[in-house]
Amino acid sequence: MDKLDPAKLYYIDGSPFARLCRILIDEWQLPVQEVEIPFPLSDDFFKINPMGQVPVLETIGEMIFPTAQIVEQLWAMTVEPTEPYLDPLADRQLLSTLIGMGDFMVTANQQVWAGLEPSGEDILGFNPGERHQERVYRCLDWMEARAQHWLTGDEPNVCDYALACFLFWSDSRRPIEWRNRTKLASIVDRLRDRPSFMATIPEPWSSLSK
Ligand SMILES: N[C@@H](CCC(=O)N[C@@H](CS)C(=O)NCC(=O)O)C(=O)O
Repeated sequence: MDKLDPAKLYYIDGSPFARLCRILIDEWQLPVQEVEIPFPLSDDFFKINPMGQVPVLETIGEMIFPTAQIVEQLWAMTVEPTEPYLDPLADRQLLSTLIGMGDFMVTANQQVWAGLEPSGEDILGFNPGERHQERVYRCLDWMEARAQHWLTGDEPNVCDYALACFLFWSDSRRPIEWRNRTKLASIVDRLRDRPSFMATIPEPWSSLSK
């Protein structure tokens, strides 16, 4: 990458993790070029990210992933990154939990889309897909119970955006029941019409746009 090249964010259209990064780029007005790549990712992508996943942020001499690390880097690229963008304890735990919840959501859906069924004796004691789904609901309950402490600033923060990205992704792929968590629902509804969200609505679901 040439020194004058802008940073690049590699993404796939449907990814809620990448959408979070794209929303931050828009909200924070960052000079980052967004590069859409096709799904499924080619095997060559493992040379860029050994986890074979997007998003990846390319900056001078660095390939940055996963999402939490990209969020840190994007914040460092803002004009005045003086204030911590997240409370060091509560918000970071929340962001980690949100990203973990997103991983469980995606993995549970992929298990269904791949048509996986048990193929032998259960020596684990639970169905991983069902357990992932349970984790998602438990994470939502846990967040709803703390929503009066978190996710409530005048201006949205990274955790608000992340919550909305994952729940909108669920709605557009394999909807789950989340609207009954009313505090979370009010946060998500507040964000729906923001230009950064309107500009990053994924294409309708198809088997090639997970
Ligand atoms: N924990 C990862 C999750 C990223 C992720 O799951 N990316 C998905 C898209 S939503 C992906 O690249 N999937 C491509 C594949 O699995 O081949 C992060 O925080 O970046």
